[in-house]
Amino acid sequence: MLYVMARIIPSFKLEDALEKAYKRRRLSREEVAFLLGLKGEGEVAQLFHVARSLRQRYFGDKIFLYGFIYFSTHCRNYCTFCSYRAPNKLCKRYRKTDSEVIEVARELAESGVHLIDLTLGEDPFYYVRDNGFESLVELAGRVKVETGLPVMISPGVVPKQVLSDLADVGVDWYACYQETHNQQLFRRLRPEQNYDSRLKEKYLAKESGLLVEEGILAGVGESQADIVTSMQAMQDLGAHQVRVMSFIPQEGIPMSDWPSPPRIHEMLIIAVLRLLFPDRLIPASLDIDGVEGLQERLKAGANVITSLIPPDMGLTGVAQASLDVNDGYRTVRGVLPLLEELGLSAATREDYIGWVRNEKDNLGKRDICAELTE
Ligand code: SAM
Ligand code: MD0
Ligand code: SF4
Repeated sequence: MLYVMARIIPSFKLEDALEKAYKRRRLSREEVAFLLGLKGEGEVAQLFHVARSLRQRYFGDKIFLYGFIYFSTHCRNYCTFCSYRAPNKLCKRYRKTDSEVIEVARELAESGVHLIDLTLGEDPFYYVRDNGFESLVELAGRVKVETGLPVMISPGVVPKQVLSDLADVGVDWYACYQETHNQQLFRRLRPEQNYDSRLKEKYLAKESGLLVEEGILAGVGESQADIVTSMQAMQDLGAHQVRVMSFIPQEGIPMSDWPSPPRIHEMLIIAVLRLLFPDRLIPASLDIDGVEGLQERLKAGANVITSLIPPDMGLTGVAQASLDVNDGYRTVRGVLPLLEELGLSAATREDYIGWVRNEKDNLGKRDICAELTE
């Protein structure tokens, strides 16, 4: 395949970078930036092709499916890009009860998802009382027992002890996105939050025995060099799942007039992430363009469908609160035909549980091979 590629790709640089990635050799910062800047249709297609070949090598045609429960949309923070920032009166605020969360988690598990992602704002409910996080830890543990599935938690920055308590009750994953690793831009996106604490939290989560997900927010004023720096930071962290989301403007926020970026940027980032993290998990989130945007993300090399939300339960997404939710498209049944059309299929529960178990066994031991150079 590479011989054929060498003959049809005009640019020596592209051929060289793709071949290096395919052989899991290091790409330089310059090469990564070059790939992120590809514009020609043919060149982009070649990049996506190699990204898919790498996904095939490590995951075959199997795609993982994540159920999403955004169970409290209350938040103490002021993120300028997020609908759920504390002062916004135009978003849907709710806090689901434990029994509602368990009911939704069971329903998601029955529908065939491989993981339950419990997500919330930095809800003052947990921060203002002593031992406030006890009930959160207990709920996460119950979701694990009731569903028998791996559990991810996305609570924002929580005390260190809470991370190890979550690991103790069987939570598998901690997700927390830095959005950018440019500290100046971080301060604009997450005012009054501490860059170092948010980053350190992910290292602490790993030390506590949790797998971690790191993420980039695209189209918020970052440069291409910032994206490369984020990829480097993801490698330094040894993230198990790496994501990018395109910014979606929201009503009532400081960035409400900021445009959503052209999707090609997100697709290029997904593909380059696959080159740099060939055996890691990379989401195709339904929370950006709904089911309509699923196939292009899978074609760029993603291998997890995230933000599957059961209809008619009063639950929302984050970037797209309601898109495709109540008409039932953001469900396992809704996405399976789209997978099939691409020659892909849903992994089994055992496949996913095996992957998670193996990574947890390897926590702390793992070497990332295809690192960027300085
Ligand atoms: N409150 C927790 C936190 O901030 O870590 C958990 C919520 S987290 C899953 C919300 C993530 O969704 C953000 O980190 C950001 O990457 C993404 N997001 C939020 N608002 C968005 C928007 N308007 N457009 C695109 N992505 C957005
Ligand atoms: C998603 N709406 O996967 C979810 C969310 C939180 N861990 C994930 C951003 O798109
Ligand atoms: Fe709160 Fe998270 Fe939204 Fe920031 S991104 S306002 S922390 S819910």
